[in-house]
Amino acid sequence: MGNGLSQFARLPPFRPLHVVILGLDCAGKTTVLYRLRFDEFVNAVPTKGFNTEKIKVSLGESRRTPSFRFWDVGGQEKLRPLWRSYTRCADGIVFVVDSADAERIEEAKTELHKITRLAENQGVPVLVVANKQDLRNSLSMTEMENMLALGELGAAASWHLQPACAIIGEGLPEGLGKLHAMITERRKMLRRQKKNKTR
Ligand code: G3D
Ligand code: MG
Repeated sequence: MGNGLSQFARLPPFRPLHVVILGLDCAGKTTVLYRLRFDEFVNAVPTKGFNTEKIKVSLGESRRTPSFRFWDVGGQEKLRPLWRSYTRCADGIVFVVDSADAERIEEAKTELHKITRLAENQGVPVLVVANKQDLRNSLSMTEMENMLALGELGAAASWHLQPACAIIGEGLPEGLGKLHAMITERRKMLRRQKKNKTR
């Protein structure tokens, strides 16, 4: 299962989860990050490199507040080749899509599939954030699922599609709760695989 096993074996249990926020430029990645960090809307300037924050996140209805280290990486075309270096040790990927930008959904799909198909990202859980659901022309979840071809992400990768509005934070705790559950599940599976190997 890709890089997961050896990497997992070295992890101290208190290490914050390493989560990379990706997506096309203007999808709302930095808005997601600062909503989570400051619990308020911060009008971000286009990201030239990356932003990073360590944040304790309240997970929806759960009382747990696990620590995440988020990496928000610039989404402009010329910056996308850098994504790979950020996902190398990722526990999870948050892929933000502008639900109201039907013209660029195909481009978003291509980038999503490109990054998740990399050998080292096999099996890394993906939270797809269908952002900007407050806009009247936003696509439905069924349309997003089909247009992003989420069913083709592969049997190894667990994913969840979360409707959201990053400017008010709607959907983010629920989505991160799902991502956290998928990461925990994968860790258990890797632990089982390691045990079986050493038997
Ligand atoms: P990026 O980091 O993915 O490039 P940003 O995207 O976070 O910089 O956001 C790009 C624009 O989308 C910003 O508007 C931001 O306010 C807006 N945006 C982010 N999330 C939402 C949302 O949920 N709903 C709506 N309606 N807009 C959102 P500007 O005007 O600054 O370009
Ligand atoms: Mg940005």
